[in-house]
Amino acid sequence: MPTSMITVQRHILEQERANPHATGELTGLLWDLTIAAKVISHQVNRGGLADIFGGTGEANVTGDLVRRLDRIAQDTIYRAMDHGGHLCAMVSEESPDMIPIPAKFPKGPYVLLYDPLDGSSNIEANVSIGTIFSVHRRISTSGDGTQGDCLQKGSKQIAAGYFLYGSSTMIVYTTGQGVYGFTLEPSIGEFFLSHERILTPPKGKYYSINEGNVGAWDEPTRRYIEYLKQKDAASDRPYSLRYIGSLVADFHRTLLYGGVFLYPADCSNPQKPKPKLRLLYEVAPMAFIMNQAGGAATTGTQNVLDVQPSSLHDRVPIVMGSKQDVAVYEKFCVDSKRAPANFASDAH
Ligand code: P6P
Repeated sequence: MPTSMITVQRHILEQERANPHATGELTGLLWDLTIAAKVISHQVNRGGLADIFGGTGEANVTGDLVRRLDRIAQDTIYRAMDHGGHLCAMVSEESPDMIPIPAKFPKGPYVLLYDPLDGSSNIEANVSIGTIFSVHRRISTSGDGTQGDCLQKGSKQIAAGYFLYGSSTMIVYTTGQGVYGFTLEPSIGEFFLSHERILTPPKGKYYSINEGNVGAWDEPTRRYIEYLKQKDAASDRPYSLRYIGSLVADFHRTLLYGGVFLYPADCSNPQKPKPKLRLLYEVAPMAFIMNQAGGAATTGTQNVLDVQPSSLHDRVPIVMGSKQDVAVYEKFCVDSKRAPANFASDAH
């Protein structure tokens, strides 16, 4: 029996009641999203038994191969969210353009930006994968949502979260009043509060980066990782490497255990840094959560929540985790006198 009888629906409602200006629209939006998560979780957990592995033979707008589960997750979220009347537009990693709300459904005050199934290339190996979402309030006043409604800084987010399909299925979310985690009880089909007010340790013991890319790192990143590997009892070094290659899984561990997750730009061509992770529906929501948990998130020269998106699938370099660890990384960047480059590039 769940120890807590606080379901995610009840928690979202209580967060609404704590906000005097709340209208209930965000509550309805998040409730609909949890239904999509249960459907995706069921599909992911059936894995190879459901003949849903493999690719579709297509690539998405950002060049990733689209897997059948990506398509299933995309369709599930779209069908869960298109009719509720809480949204005026959606943006998905799997769709090149903004996704309008069908004319037959009412439009609402929010936009939803999401990566329907991040890390899905790992699914055949039964590695944890996830859905990432970000919610902004529309700027336009009525009708269909606009690009401007979607291209907002991460600091403007109203809510953000992720669903982690792992040994258990979890939702971790924030509406700006702290970070909370819920675990799905499959026999009941409800998410119950399992992580009250998640706070990231101020300093950690782990660093998380794809060391295979060391040849493409910029100088500050190279020097920082070497620094973490040096033995120094006073600063509790060396750190240990933990890297899964699935953002939601690597992020969730960093959020709970502390330390630092890094995906720096590919600087093989120093004149044209090529970041990988997408700003609107991967980095910004994770950065909002990390900040709400007392951590930090930087491009190296800028708080990533201050980056102004220029197009829907912009990419940015990201270093996020324990506040003290991120601060040390930023010092390496400043010391190298790296010019604050504009990383929000439309790199596809
Ligand atoms: P690499 C998965 O493809 C993903 O988008 C993120 O989930 C993950 O953090 C990253 O790419 C892994 O990239 O280059 O280390 O395989």
